Amino acid sequence: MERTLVLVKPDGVKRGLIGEIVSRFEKKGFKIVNMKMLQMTKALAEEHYAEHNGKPYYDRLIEYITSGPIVAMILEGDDAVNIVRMMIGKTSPSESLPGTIRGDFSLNVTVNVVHASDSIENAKDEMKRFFPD
Ligand code: 3AN
Repeated sequence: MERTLVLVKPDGVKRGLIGEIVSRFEKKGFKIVNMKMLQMTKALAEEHYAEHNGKPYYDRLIEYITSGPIVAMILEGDDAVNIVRMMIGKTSPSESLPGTIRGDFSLNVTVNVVHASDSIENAKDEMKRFFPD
């Protein structure tokens, strides 16, 4: 069994997509082992997106992710990191296929509904970041 972190980003929450997104993961067979709504502080956002610091889109990314409440959840299941990444779709709107969450619900590379950990190592760090207990 493997665990990974998913965030429903501010646009996903504002558009009323929490249920839709949770439902897709539940139907796939993942167990939701923890979930909460929170507002990301600037400090938490800068930690989460540290590797993007200096990129031309960085300021926009921090402003966006702190613009409203998000929902963080830990999903558990076989090969969770890879399968959840497949289900959310690619970062680029022109590559996120229909049937994926981003492919079905987003046209924008920054405002893109969801985040999911992209490796087992990052999943461990991100789960600690959002669920320190
Ligand atoms: P993913 O969210 O698919 O793991 P990352 O980790 O490369 O993608 O990027 C994190 C976030 O940074 C993306 N979700 C997106 O909001 C933003 N981002 C990444 N690349 C770009 C880009 N070229 N232009 C604008 N925003 C970007």
